[in-house]
Amino acid sequence: MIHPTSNYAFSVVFVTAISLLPAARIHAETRQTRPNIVMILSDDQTYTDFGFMGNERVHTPHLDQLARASARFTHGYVPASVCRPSLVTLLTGLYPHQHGVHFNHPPPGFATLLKSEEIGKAQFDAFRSAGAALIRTRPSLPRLLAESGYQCLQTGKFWEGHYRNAGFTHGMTTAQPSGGPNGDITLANGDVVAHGNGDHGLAIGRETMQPIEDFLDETQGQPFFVWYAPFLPHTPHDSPQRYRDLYNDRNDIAEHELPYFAAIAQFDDTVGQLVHSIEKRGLTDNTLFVFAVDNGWEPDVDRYIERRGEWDHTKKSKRAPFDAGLRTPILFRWDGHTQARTITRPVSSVEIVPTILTAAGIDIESLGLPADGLLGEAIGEADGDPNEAVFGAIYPGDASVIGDPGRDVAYRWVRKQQYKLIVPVKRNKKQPWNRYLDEPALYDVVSDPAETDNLIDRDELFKTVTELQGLLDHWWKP
Ligand SMILES: [Ca+2]
Repeated sequence: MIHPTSNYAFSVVFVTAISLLPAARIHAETRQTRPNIVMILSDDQTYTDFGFMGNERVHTPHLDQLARASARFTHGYVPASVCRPSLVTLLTGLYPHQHGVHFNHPPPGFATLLKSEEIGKAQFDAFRSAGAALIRTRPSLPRLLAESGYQCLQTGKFWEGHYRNAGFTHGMTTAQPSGGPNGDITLANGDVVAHGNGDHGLAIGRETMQPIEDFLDETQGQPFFVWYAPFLPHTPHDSPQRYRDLYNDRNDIAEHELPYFAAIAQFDDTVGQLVHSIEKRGLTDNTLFVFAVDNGWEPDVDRYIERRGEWDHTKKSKRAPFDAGLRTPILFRWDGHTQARTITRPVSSVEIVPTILTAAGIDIESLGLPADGLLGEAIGEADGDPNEAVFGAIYPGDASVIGDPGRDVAYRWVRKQQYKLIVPVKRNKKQPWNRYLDEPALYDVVSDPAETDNLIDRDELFKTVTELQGLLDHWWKP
């Protein structure tokens, strides 16, 4: 369930309040049954591209098996359709305008950081650290779990500097170049730096699962949290040939889909390995598996990038305010607790952190999060409100300033029932960033999931538009 957040502004007061929070309290009655948490995050995969979401062409047997055993929220949404703001929502339970990490790259922006001859490794790391420090002042899932006795492992995508910044007790990402195939970049002056998206952590899934095996062996007998956010099916779509071969018998997969579908199969394979790692240790019954995608991504037949030898995403998916970038299935599987069923009402990924904290017996009331979580619905003891609205905002990848998301926001959006309103933000008569829309638009995303038919001028929907605009402003009006 989501609360209005109009009085929950990003501010120094908020930062101070969070830093003064008492240590997380644990309900005595749930202490002995506290589940292990395994959070599985796909990176750049559109919500339609799973067997269990109706795509029979894509190879996702392990995710389908996980979904069959899960409470399945099939109309989940992330608040932003790009990696970092969405991932920090999954670490904090806050919207990007609240946690403050509304960008992938801090000022002065990625291109300047890379191309300026004056910026060497020390300055690059200092710029990145300014953004990565925010998570230290926010309520964070790993920190709260660690304070209540969990061992917490970070693997894969993580943009917030060293894993300890978010309160993980164990991790792979250190904010230093890894020497691996992904995650290092060379600056204009020749210095090699960590790109910022996970460095050493990006080896998980693509190269190895061993850090998770070692962690599970090391933490035997203690409750644990695993953040599994591999750099998959994200580009480069360079999966081993065996994953492409899985599609050899199909003649209905286009050339531009195959590399992406192969990367999905590779990701799915690692999910199977991860679930098996839990099963073979006899931990399945007391483990809560959570699944979501950080943002959508669909290949565009007309956008082949010669230099990289692969297809780029459609303009309506990643970064955009449309469902192809924003929707995700959200799964909760805790055997003996959650009910395997499909729930189709719209829900937000801001619900995931409070769901996990509640399952872990940690009091969320004092945290002031915008949502109460979905545990009651997932275990079948409560019904959600089908009229509840979900919200989000779209920002450029580069922040112009840290601490004022309202200055950069480019679009806000709200979905209630079948309707979704997207409102662009114009500044000084300039068109909104990336020009996904120049004017507000209303879509019926149930009958028109591709959002092609703008209904904003329909007389009979005037009241709907007015109501959605009011909900949006009540949520956050920058
Ligand atoms: Ca992503």
